Amino acid sequence: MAKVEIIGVPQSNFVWVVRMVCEEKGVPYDLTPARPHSTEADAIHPFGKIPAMRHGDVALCESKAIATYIDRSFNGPKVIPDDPRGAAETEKWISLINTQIDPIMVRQYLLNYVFPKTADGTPDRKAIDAALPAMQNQINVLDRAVSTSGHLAGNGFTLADIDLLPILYYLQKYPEGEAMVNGAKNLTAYFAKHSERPCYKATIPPPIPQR
Ligand SMILES: N[C@@H](CCC(=O)N[C@@H](CS)C(=O)NCC(=O)O)C(=O)O
Repeated sequence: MAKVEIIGVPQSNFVWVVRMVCEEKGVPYDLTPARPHSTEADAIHPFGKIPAMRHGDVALCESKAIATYIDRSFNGPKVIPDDPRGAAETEKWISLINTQIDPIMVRQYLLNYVFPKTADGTPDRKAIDAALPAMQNQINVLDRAVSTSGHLAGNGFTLADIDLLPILYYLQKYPEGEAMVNGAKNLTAYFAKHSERPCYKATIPPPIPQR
């Protein structure tokens, strides 16, 4: 069987997600470190985003689609449960992370530290500060969500948890994010536990190169 190729720089939270899925399931893969809007990304993603994936004659983009394909194509623990309720709970959190949490925590908060659009290249305080109330609200929501089972969906480790871990990792690199995670005791315990998982440890990305 052809080997999976994951296309995208390892620092991207969404590239990290699909790599964790491969590791969790024991699927061998090659990483082609391509940036957004590179030839490799543009060839597969209609808007040039990463990750993309090739496997034999299958070319895919979007982390949820790639993760689903890998989950269904290979043996190993299911990251999207088979039962309808478990699958729907997982889907719910993936959707919440991708449509609500990533836009605030990654695009608005983190990226204004990492790749600020300010004239002097310093972090964009206005944009960062504007993200904080929504971010605190989302941290509170997540803290409550993991308080019962220590997972986002049901009682097991799923793609929903895989989606969240890279975001929690990066949040703790910056002062407000670190304070918010530290102030959420269930989320802190959740991160401490799941960041010990081999699939997470094997995929921690190198530092983000400056543009
Ligand atoms: N919905 C996509 C989002 C992918 C995404 O936003 N990737 C970022 C890197 S983390 C990217 O390529 N950004 C470039 C851009 O938005 O133009 C997925 O789940 O894969």
